[in-house]
Amino acid sequence: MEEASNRRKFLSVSALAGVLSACGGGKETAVEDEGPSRLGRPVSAYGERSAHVKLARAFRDSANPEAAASFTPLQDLDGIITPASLHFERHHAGVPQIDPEKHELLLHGMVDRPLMFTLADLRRLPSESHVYFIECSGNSGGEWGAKTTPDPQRGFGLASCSEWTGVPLRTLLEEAGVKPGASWVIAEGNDACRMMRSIPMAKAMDDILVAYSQNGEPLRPEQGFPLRLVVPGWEGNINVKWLRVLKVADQPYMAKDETSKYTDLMPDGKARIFTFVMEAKSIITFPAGGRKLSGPGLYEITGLAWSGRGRIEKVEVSTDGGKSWTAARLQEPRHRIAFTRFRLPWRWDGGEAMLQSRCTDESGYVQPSKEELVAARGTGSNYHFNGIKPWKISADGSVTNVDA
Ligand SMILES: Nc1nc2c(c(=O)[nH]1)N[C@H]1C(S)=C(S)[C@@H](COP(=O)(O)O)O[C@H]1N2
Ligand SMILES: [Mo]
Repeated sequence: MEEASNRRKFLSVSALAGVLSACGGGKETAVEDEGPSRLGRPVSAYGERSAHVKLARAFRDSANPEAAASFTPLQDLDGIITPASLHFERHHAGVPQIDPEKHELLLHGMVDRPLMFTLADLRRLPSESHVYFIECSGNSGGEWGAKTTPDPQRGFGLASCSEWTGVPLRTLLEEAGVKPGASWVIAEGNDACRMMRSIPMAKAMDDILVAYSQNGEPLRPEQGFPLRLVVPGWEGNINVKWLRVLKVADQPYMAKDETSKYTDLMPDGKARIFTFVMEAKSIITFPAGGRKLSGPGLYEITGLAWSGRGRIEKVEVSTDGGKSWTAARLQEPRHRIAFTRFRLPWRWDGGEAMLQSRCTDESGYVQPSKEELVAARGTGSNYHFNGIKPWKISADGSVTNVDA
């Protein structure tokens, strides 16, 4: 005992003096909020977050948890990158467990040379890394109707942003040699629903990645390990995960998820289909639904803006229900087709306020109001809601989800 406590004393003194080298603290490794008075934990093979940090994806209990979604806690994240462990999930048939050594990607159909790629075959090809958001087109679908989603996470958390690394799809198509007359590429996943989507050849030859990596490490199983398509700016569904087949064709496949689903019923009874692009959208993530301001004074209004058509050029914020607007500061660098963080200092006077943001992208497109959106599309849509999002601040500081 005596010796142990002397030893502890010695260790704490030398730690304070800053002379502790890697001399081995023996058993003195478990620490609980004791600061520098004891040795901390040793090195580890794979990092864990602090036990005090509880950020989590949200999801509802479901009778079919394999065909469900989980939501990114947008209100609790900083900057623009979503940690892979908090990237939203949308699975139609659960997460398949795939051995990367056995996984192969077949490229066939209207090509001169059908090709089969192992992971190693793909990784030796010229690759690119880009920061892109992925957003389910069903994200914020609740906003079409009555407000039922209380906070940014559950209302808008089917959107996340990562740095993706992979081989341009164009490179694979060029290696295989696309035959004249080919105009579509059909992508198929290796999950139980065999998710299939048709992609126009112009997009396939443009910026699509066959991605194997997310934020610097191999994809998570939930995001499509070992391979997924990243189709920049297009609705989440077309970013086929667990990618196993690419078939070059001269027409779309008219798969379930591009006909009966992911289509929008218009007021005239016709449906919009192949609604690929995710139009510009922004939301304030603080102060937002679910928060309570502690009292009048200085706050920072902050949030995220993104557009499937390119860079975000401007985000304006209103604190008076849209009567006046002020340009927010945009975090640099601004990547195209990525989350863009905006910030604006704000002094709350303690009265009622209505906060909302409106973004403009590099194509000149301005995020519409909900009224403008409904005037154009009616209320029969489930997908592609990108209207301006108001949050109401009450005099007691509570923040709630409301219509303007
Ligand atoms: N193979 C396959 N790919 C898929 C899906 C799926 O269920 N199976 N879900 C799609 C949908 S609807 C969306 S919104 C995105 C979600 O990607 P994430 O789970 O990585 O966020 O993946 C798409 N790709
Ligand atoms: Mo989706």
